[in-house]
Amino acid sequence: MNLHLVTDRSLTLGRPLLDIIRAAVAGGTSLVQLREKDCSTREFVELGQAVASLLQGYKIPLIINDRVDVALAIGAQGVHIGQSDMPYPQARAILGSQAIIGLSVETPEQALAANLFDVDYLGLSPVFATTTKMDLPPQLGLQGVQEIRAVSRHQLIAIGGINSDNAENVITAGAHGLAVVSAICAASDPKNAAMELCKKIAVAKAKA
Ligand code: TZP
Ligand code: MG
Repeated sequence: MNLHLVTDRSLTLGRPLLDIIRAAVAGGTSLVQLREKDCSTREFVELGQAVASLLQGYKIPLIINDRVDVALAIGAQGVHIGQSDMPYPQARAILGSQAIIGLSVETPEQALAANLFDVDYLGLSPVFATTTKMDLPPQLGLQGVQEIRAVSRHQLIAIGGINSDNAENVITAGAHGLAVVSAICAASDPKNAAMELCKKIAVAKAKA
């Protein structure tokens, strides 16, 4: 199932991040992106090491938001980069052909430009309104997802305001998978939340 958990320790309601990740994986999460903005490089590396050793046991890939150096330092499987992070060609050159590299796109034009790159997936950002990330560009909406699907050759992972109520519509609009922060991190039952999202993805794909 194509469900990414993007982490945010500030949203876990005081619960340890490793517990949330364990529950999310038990619920069907297929990839974890470590995205922690409020920590020092040392803290990020130490947290990354702990998450990496947890996920190794489950054979679930770990990718690191923004930081190619941190990904290398902890032996993560890859990175997720945005439009103002390290450019894709340099990230690929540093990490190698086996690494997972995801790239955020915010418009159909950016998605078209990304056809030149062998990224592993595009993050479509943001699909809906969210309070998890500040200073976001305008929402793509379902129409934006459709427009990007029409021009992109890549796997498309939708992010921003996604929950079990709108998940099916996002897949039906053309996303191959979903990435969520609060729908799992802040859920009262993160395992169940991941299971519900996986179910919705499966139902939408079965109808396609
Ligand atoms: N990138 C685009 S929107 C977003 C990120 C990291 C936050 C998504 O958070 P949520 O809680 O799933 O809406
Ligand atoms: Mg970034």
